[in-house]
Amino acid sequence: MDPSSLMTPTGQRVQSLSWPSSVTAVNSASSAATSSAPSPVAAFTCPPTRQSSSPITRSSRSSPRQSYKSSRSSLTRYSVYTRLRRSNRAIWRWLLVLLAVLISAQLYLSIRSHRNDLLFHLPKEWRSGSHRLGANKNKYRPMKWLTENSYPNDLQAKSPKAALISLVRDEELDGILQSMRQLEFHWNRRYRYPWIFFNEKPFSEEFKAATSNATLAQTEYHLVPHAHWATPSHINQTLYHNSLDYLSLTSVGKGHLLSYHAMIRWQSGLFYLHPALAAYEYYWRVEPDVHFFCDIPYDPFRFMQGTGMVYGFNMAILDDARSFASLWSTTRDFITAYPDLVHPEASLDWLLDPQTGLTYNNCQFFSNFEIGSLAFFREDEGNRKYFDWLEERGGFYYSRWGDAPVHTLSVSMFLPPDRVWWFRDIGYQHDIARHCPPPGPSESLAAAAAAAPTITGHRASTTSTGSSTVTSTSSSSSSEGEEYHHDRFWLPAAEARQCTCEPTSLDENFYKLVPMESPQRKPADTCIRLWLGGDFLKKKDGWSQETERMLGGDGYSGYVIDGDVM
Ligand SMILES: Nc1nc2c(ncn2[C@@H]2O[C@H](COP(=O)(O)OP(=O)(O)O)[C@@H](O)[C@H]2O)c(=O)[nH]1
Ligand SMILES: [Mg+2]
Repeated sequence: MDPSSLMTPTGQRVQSLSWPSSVTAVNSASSAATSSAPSPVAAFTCPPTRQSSSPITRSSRSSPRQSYKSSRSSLTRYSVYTRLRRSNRAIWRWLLVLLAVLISAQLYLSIRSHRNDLLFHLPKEWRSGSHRLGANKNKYRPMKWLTENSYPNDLQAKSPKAALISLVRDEELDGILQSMRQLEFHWNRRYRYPWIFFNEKPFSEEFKAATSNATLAQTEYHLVPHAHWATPSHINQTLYHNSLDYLSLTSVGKGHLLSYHAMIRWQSGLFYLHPALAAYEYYWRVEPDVHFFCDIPYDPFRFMQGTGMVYGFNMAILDDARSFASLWSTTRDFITAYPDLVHPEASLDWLLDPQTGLTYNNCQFFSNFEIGSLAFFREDEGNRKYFDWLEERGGFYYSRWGDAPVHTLSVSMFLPPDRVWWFRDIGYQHDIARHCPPPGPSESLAAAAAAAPTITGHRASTTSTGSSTVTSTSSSSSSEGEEYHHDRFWLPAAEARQCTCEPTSLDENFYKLVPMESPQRKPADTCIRLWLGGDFLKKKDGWSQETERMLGGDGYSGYVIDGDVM
């Protein structure tokens, strides 16, 4: 597939990035200097002067000079005039030298500042769609894994050390019981992964009794260490309280709550350091009052391990930029300071908006649902240093840097995209954001899949089955290194996956948190499409965002795959 068709023209980005205005200014200044230089130079080395050095001219000039000797006044006039001309020449010469020095200095400085530019450090691939496509080759072949390890083959292998984890308050007991009941019913009653609860205050006996009764698995209750919850000493309390006032005035969600700031900091960079998780490899974050709608006929922890996945999400949404002001500029500074920590195959494409000179487009993985590798968060040097960098700058307090944008940026900087998985098949709801998977494959497709031992999702050249696109392949075509894309998968054992929700569209949750009417600039495509890339961004012939908006639409229809017809 031609990658250039998948993204905003690469040239534009590279052009705007490779040659910042300062450099262009220097170039034009330098070319202007060269083109305009001839005039002073010409004046300086004008023919009469040059001629004076030629022997013929010298001899021809000697006689008038001698004749002038007789006239003292004219000699004086002549020498003053000559001196003036000579000193003029010297001034011009010096001016030229000065100009050259200035241009060189400016060029040098601009190259230096250009070197500090974020994208100067990033591999070229970061600036084009080709990388995302190329990188989507997962040698573990997740589709094959799912086919072979879903119900009834889902319990065959040894489970990894993994846990369901929840930071929760005592008073949120009803909410966490609701989340537990649904996840237990649809999945964990068969797998029995432990539940580990965290709180900054001791849990009540009632909380412990009720939650341990809600599962057949083990439950654990832990205190968050004081140092991980208390406001760090380097935080300026006056600035912090001013920020709380500001966030309260602007009604940025829960930003005025002191506890919220402690919570986002812990969820961003401290939860994985809790000693209770030291022996665990994977976690699944669960919040109170969330909903799980579908049976999950396989073990997502084993899936993560078996396919080399490091981070799994369920929704990619746009969030209120006021809640994480300056997070992007701080992140940019981090990349500039530690370019080598960024994964060579990382892809920030989906988060950087070409319309705004590649600044953060405010898309993020909705982190109240997360299935992740603890080893990555604990041990990846980039992730650890990134959190320390953010912590030092105090934005968890002076702003409201949430764990969602922080994890999103971290995962996108320090992992290749094929280590991140969209759990599209898990029906889930958090507050007003709901994701419900579309129906499974048609019967014929399921039969084809049953006949062939592998079933693979491709972005291109696929069999389209209404709202889902699946290609069934013979086992021989599923060779090692076969191209795989995250886009979608429907399990052969679709009948094992029952959902108690109405399917939602691909773009359903894009602006649930940032209404279309808000003045915040919106990305060109919805967050999940930007993450998916490829054919998911293609528009129907003749479609245009302006026309759609003129007709009363939101400007996010008209997609070739899974998009509403305008
Ligand atoms: N123990 C404890 N948990 C909290 C506190 N604040 C938030 N949480 C938990 O942190 C998670 C996220 O908080 P929530 O209020 O849902 O934030 P939102 O999802 O951004 O609206 C939930 O699991 C909450 O139960 C707190 O002060 N103490
Ligand atoms: Mg929540």
